[in-house]
Amino acid sequence: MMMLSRRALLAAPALLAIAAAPAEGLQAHAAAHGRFFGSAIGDAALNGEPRLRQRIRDECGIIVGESQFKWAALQPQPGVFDFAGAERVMAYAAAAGLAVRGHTLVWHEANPPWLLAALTPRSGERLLTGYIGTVAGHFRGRLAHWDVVNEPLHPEDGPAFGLRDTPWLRALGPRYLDLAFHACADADPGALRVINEFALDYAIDWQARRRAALLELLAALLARGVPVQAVGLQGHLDASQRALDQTVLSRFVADIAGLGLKVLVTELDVRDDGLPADFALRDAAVAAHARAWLEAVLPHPAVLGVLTWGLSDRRSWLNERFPRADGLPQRPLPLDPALNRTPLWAAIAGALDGGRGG
Ligand code: 9MR
Repeated sequence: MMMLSRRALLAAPALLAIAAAPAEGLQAHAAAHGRFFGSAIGDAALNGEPRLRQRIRDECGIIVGESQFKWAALQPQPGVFDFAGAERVMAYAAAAGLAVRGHTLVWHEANPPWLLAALTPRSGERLLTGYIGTVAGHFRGRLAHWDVVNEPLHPEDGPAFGLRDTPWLRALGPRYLDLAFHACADADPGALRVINEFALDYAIDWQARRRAALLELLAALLARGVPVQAVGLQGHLDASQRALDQTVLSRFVADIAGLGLKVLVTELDVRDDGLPADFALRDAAVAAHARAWLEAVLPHPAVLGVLTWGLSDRRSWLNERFPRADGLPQRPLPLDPALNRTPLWAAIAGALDGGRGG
């Protein structure tokens, strides 16, 4: 490659224009360490908001549909599959050169009412494996990952391994996880098979129980040959939470990696509903919190990449689920509502720069 001196660069207007192009996106920061960065894309961004779609291209290497790949979207009626919404995600990704994650095959939410009515111990296996065969088969070879099972834990419910008391557990027992992972491996062997979970982040008792339950569940699944390959740490953080213990978090990621599994950060965002209104103060606290969390997680070579749950503060599920008392929108994501980079963007870029990809 021809090298240009600084003087030659300054003398060359065309090259100067290239040098003045906007700083590289988060995907470039991640890719420098063999990792990916991405975000969830909702229907509003897909069907309108061309500027946001452009910013997603600028920042991301991978996207995930916020709702378009859930059971309620894909099989609204028995025997009726509707891939239109998911295929819009695929078409946008193909045009933008982005990879896609599938989210999610088995969950206790976003299910069509007919499914819950039809699900019994007799019908369960056929419904589950039939659905996964059709859906994972439809996208075979086109998705980087599948969140095969989403949010299976809730130790407070009591059963073995801290499993959540869901319609799937009631119908099939813990083997619903086995069936789901095997069906996905059969239908789309190339997609990384992920178990995706939340509330694993802080040094507080109920989250410590969830971390222990997940490790116990993973060990049991692997011992009986279930083809799980990775853990998705959702990373829904709370800037007001004081109990962020980097040692605890780092050991947890090391324990997952020690089982031979990969780790992904799948849904990073930071609640600020416990903070005062002031934008600068909130942005600084959100950024510092995420940076501390990422700096505990990212040094592990098992970590493949990071996705945020949305890219811009224009829309976040947090405003519906945890509205601020003052009515102001939250600022949980790397771009503000005007699509400018926030301090959280810089925190993610900085943490990715320090990372060591596997
Ligand atoms: O952000 C998503 C929201 O728009 C949907 O209404 C909801 C139900 O489908 O799911 C939200 O996304 C969730 C994700 O699928 C799993 N982890 C928690 C996310 C926030 O609730």
